Amino acid sequence: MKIGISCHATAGGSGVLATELGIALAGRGHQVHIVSDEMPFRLRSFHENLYSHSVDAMSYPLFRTPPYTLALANKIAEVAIEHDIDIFHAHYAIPNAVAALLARDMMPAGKDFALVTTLHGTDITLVGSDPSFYRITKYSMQKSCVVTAVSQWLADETYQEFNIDKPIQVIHNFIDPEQFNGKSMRRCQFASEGEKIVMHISNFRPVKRVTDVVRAFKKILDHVDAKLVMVGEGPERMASLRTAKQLGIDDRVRYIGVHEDIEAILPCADLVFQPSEHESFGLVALEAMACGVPVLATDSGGVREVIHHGVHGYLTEVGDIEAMAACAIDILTDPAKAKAMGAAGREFALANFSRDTIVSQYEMLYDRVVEARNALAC
Ligand code: GMT
Repeated sequence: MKIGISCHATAGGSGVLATELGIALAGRGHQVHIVSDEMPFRLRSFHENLYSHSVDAMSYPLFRTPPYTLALANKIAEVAIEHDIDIFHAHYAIPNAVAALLARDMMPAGKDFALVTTLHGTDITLVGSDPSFYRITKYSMQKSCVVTAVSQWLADETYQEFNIDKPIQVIHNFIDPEQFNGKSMRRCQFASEGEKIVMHISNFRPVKRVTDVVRAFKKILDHVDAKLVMVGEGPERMASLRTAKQLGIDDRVRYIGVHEDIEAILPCADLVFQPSEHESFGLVALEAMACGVPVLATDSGGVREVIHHGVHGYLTEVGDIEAMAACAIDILTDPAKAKAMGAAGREFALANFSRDTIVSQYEMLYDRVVEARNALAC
């Protein structure tokens, strides 16, 4: 099959998932074309059957900002015509699904493609539900052949918020068990002998609540000799740094920036700590589990479909710093429990969210869409 994929190239779960899906589909013999603003994060090397197309939006003094969505639609149409795309898979409704719809309308007769849209989370919960994007987000879902969501929670939120009658198929995030195998190639230089490592990985946006990480870590330090390793970059980085300085623990916190080879860094952690306001799925938590690392996260959103409280780690209320610190201390001071939780997490991740299982679900969906195109009226 010839499959187009559009996604956000910046470090973030939707772009990672879309890129890994593209790589996996190409590995199965499909011809895959990724269209994005630049080469996506995690598309690190050459892959047979996989092509990357970047969108250039011309700037012109009349525009306050170059109209990226139009340039994206133009590029999708260009790629679809040139390569005879059967299925176009838009990851994140805004602007990817909208641009793909526009491109589909531009296709010459007999050349148009079927559009699959995957909702990842904030495209519904924050961006799509904002009045400035509400109607166009709803329109993009209604006009797609099929809509998928990365958790049942996100599908339910979407039904509730947008009142759409289209069925939303749940297809969870996935990991490659070979890649996330818990074996670090890199020496874990983040802490001295005897110190525990607490790790947070995100794009440091407000929804990730990175200052909660630092505030809880301060309490953890009262009981455990540890270092906090912050992986990623984003708007809240300075706020978390300021909090660490104010609490007098900045010498215990290391910011190591954005890294593509997260599978080599994760196994260094004794605990991965993700106290988000909500996560529609929590790809980082899944990656940590696959590496055998216990996870501390918040009891909100689709994370409940990934982490079982007390089994693979702990889930606490959003913002409950005391509870977070207590759970972290419980894991960090009980190596046998930490080991058991890590092992249970890897087993659960492999049994439910392995690449081969989930990619097959997408493949079956594409087959169904291509076959039932007329019935789906899309
Ligand atoms: O984090 C976001 O705001 C958007 C998105 C992204 O591009 O990083 O992340 C979402 O998609 C991931 C992949 O499906 C999910 O694992 C994340 O839980 C989800 N983030 C949120 O819901 C906050």
